[in-house]
Amino acid sequence: MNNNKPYLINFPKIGAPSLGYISLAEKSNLPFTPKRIYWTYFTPEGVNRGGHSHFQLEQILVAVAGKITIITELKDGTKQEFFLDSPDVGLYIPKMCWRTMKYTHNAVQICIASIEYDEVDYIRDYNDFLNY
Ligand code: T46
Repeated sequence: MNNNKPYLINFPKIGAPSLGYISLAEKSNLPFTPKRIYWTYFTPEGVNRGGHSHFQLEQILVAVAGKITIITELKDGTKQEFFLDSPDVGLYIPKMCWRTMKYTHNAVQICIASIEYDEVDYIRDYNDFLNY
Protein backbone atom coordinates (compact mmCIF):
# COMPACT_ATOMS: atom_id res chain seq x y z
CA MET A 1 0.00 0.00 0.00
CA ASN A 2 1.30 3.45 -0.95
CA ASN A 3 -0.15 5.88 1.56
CA ASN A 4 0.70 8.93 -0.57
CA LYS A 5 -1.96 8.12 -3.17
CA PRO A 6 -5.68 7.26 -3.17
CA TYR A 7 -6.46 3.59 -3.66
CA LEU A 8 -9.36 1.18 -3.33
CA ILE A 9 -9.52 -1.31 -0.47
CA ASN A 10 -11.46 -4.56 -0.83
CA PHE A 11 -12.88 -5.47 2.57
CA PRO A 12 -13.82 -9.04 3.41
CA LYS A 13 -17.34 -9.99 2.32
CA ILE A 14 -18.65 -12.84 4.44
CA GLY A 15 -21.95 -14.51 3.65
CA ALA A 16 -24.01 -15.70 0.74
CA PRO A 17 -26.86 -14.36 -1.39
CA SER A 18 -29.28 -16.55 0.58
CA LEU A 19 -28.18 -15.07 3.94
CA GLY A 20 -26.83 -11.59 3.28
CA TYR A 21 -23.33 -10.30 3.98
CA ILE A 22 -21.03 -8.81 6.61
CA SER A 23 -18.06 -6.66 5.65
CA LEU A 24 -15.58 -5.42 8.22
CA ALA A 25 -12.68 -3.08 8.68
CA GLU A 26 -10.09 -4.17 11.22
CA LYS A 27 -6.43 -3.67 11.98
CA SER A 28 -5.21 -6.09 9.29
CA ASN A 29 -7.01 -4.29 6.45
CA LEU A 30 -6.77 -0.66 7.61
CA PRO A 31 -3.81 1.63 6.81
CA PHE A 32 -4.29 3.63 10.06
CA THR A 33 -5.91 3.30 13.47
CA PRO A 34 -9.34 5.03 13.31
CA LYS A 35 -10.06 7.90 15.72
CA ARG A 36 -13.49 8.90 14.35
CA ILE A 37 -16.28 7.52 12.20
CA TYR A 38 -19.01 9.64 10.67
CA TRP A 39 -21.58 9.23 7.93
CA THR A 40 -23.28 11.47 5.41
CA TYR A 41 -26.67 10.87 3.80
CA PHE A 42 -29.60 12.54 1.98
CA THR A 43 -27.19 14.62 -0.10
CA PRO A 44 -29.30 16.00 -2.96
CA GLU A 45 -28.30 14.77 -6.41
CA GLY A 46 -26.12 17.31 -8.19
CA VAL A 47 -24.63 18.79 -5.01
CA ASN A 48 -20.84 18.69 -4.81
CA ARG A 49 -19.49 18.06 -1.32
CA GLY A 50 -15.86 18.16 -0.30
CA GLY A 51 -13.93 20.85 -2.10
CA HIS A 52 -11.14 20.74 0.43
CA SER A 53 -7.99 18.95 1.51
CA HIS A 54 -6.59 18.09 4.91
CA PHE A 55 -3.13 18.65 6.37
CA GLN A 56 -3.09 15.46 8.44
CA LEU A 57 -6.38 13.62 8.09
CA GLU A 58 -6.40 10.29 6.26
CA GLN A 59 -9.76 8.73 5.45
CA ILE A 60 -11.51 5.73 4.01
CA LEU A 61 -14.87 6.34 2.34
CA VAL A 62 -17.39 3.53 1.86
CA ALA A 63 -20.72 3.72 0.03
CA VAL A 64 -22.70 1.41 2.32
CA ALA A 65 -25.74 2.28 0.18
CA GLY A 66 -26.16 4.10 -3.12
CA LYS A 67 -23.38 5.43 -5.31
CA ILE A 68 -20.62 7.99 -4.81
CA THR A 69 -18.37 9.55 -7.43
CA ILE A 70 -15.15 10.99 -6.00
CA ILE A 71 -12.56 13.08 -7.80
CA THR A 72 -9.18 13.30 -6.11
CA GLU A 73 -6.26 15.55 -6.93
CA LEU A 74 -2.76 15.37 -5.50
CA LYS A 75 -0.39 18.29 -5.27
CA ASP A 76 1.63 16.93 -8.21
CA GLY A 77 -1.49 17.43 -10.38
CA THR A 78 -2.53 13.75 -10.54
CA LYS A 79 -6.33 13.63 -10.86
CA GLN A 80 -8.36 10.44 -10.49
CA GLU A 81 -12.03 9.57 -10.54
CA PHE A 82 -13.35 6.77 -8.32
CA PHE A 83 -16.81 5.26 -8.27
CA LEU A 84 -18.06 3.56 -5.10
CA ASP A 85 -21.19 1.44 -5.33
CA SER A 86 -20.38 -1.63 -3.25
CA PRO A 87 -20.44 -1.88 0.58
CA ASP A 88 -17.33 -4.09 0.60
CA VAL A 89 -15.09 -1.54 -1.15
CA GLY A 90 -13.52 1.57 0.39
CA LEU A 91 -11.48 4.44 -1.00
CA TYR A 92 -8.38 5.43 0.94
CA ILE A 93 -7.69 9.18 0.70
CA PRO A 94 -4.27 10.35 1.92
CA LYS A 95 -3.49 13.65 3.57
CA MET A 96 -2.91 16.62 1.27
CA CYS A 97 -5.38 15.37 -1.34
CA TRP A 98 -8.08 17.66 -2.77
CA ARG A 99 -11.42 15.87 -3.15
CA THR A 100 -14.94 16.48 -4.38
CA MET A 101 -17.80 14.02 -4.05
CA LYS A 102 -21.20 13.58 -5.70
CA TYR A 103 -23.86 11.24 -4.36
CA THR A 104 -27.02 9.55 -5.48
CA HIS A 105 -29.82 10.69 -3.18
CA ASN A 106 -30.00 7.25 -1.52
CA ALA A 107 -26.24 7.19 -0.83
CA VAL A 108 -25.02 6.62 2.70
CA GLN A 109 -21.32 7.31 3.04
CA ILE A 110 -19.33 6.04 6.00
CA CYS A 111 -16.06 7.83 6.62
CA ILE A 112 -13.37 6.14 8.73
CA ALA A 113 -11.02 8.90 9.85
CA SER A 114 -7.49 8.84 11.26
CA ILE A 115 -7.87 11.89 13.55
CA GLU A 116 -10.54 13.74 15.46
CA TYR A 117 -12.42 16.68 13.94
CA ASP A 118 -10.41 19.89 13.80
CA GLU A 119 -11.35 22.73 11.45
CA VAL A 120 -7.69 23.86 11.55
CA ASP A 121 -6.80 20.67 9.64
CA TYR A 122 -8.86 21.76 6.61
CA ILE A 123 -7.53 23.56 3.52
CA ARG A 124 -10.71 24.93 1.98
CA ASP A 125 -9.14 27.27 -0.59
CA TYR A 126 -7.92 25.54 -3.76
CA ASN A 127 -5.09 28.03 -4.36
CA ASP A 128 -3.90 27.60 -0.78
CA PHE A 129 -3.82 23.84 -1.46
CA LEU A 130 -1.73 24.32 -4.60
CA ASN A 131 0.62 26.80 -2.97
CA TYR A 132 1.07 25.16 0.42
C1 T46 B 1 -14.39 14.52 3.54
C2 T46 B 1 -15.75 14.05 3.27
C3 T46 B 1 -15.80 12.67 2.78
C4 T46 B 1 -18.21 18.47 12.31
O1 T46 B 1 -18.67 19.28 13.14
N1 T46 B 1 -17.58 17.34 12.74
C5 T46 B 1 -17.09 16.40 11.88
O2 T46 B 1 -16.51 15.37 12.32
C6 T46 B 1 -17.26 16.64 10.46
C7 T46 B 1 -16.73 15.65 9.44
C8 T46 B 1 -17.89 17.78 10.06
N2 T46 B 1 -18.37 18.66 10.97
C9 T46 B 1 -19.05 19.89 10.49
C10 T46 B 1 -18.11 20.90 9.85
C11 T46 B 1 -18.97 21.55 8.77
O3 T46 B 1 -19.65 22.65 9.34
O4 T46 B 1 -19.99 19.53 9.48
C12 T46 B 1 -19.99 20.49 8.42
C13 T46 B 1 -19.70 19.82 7.10
O5 T46 B 1 -18.39 19.25 7.17
P1 T46 B 1 -17.45 19.11 5.90
O6 T46 B 1 -17.26 20.40 5.23
O7 T46 B 1 -16.22 18.39 6.34
O8 T46 B 1 -18.36 18.15 4.98
P2 T46 B 1 -18.03 17.33 3.67
O9 T46 B 1 -19.12 16.33 3.47
O10 T46 B 1 -17.73 18.26 2.56
O11 T46 B 1 -16.68 16.54 3.96
C14 T46 B 1 -16.61 15.47 4.90
C15 T46 B 1 -15.22 15.43 5.58
O12 T46 B 1 -15.06 16.44 6.48
C16 T46 B 1 -14.18 15.50 4.58
O13 T46 B 1 -12.93 15.41 5.11
O14 T46 B 1 -13.50 14.20 2.83
O15 T46 B 1 -16.71 14.22 4.28
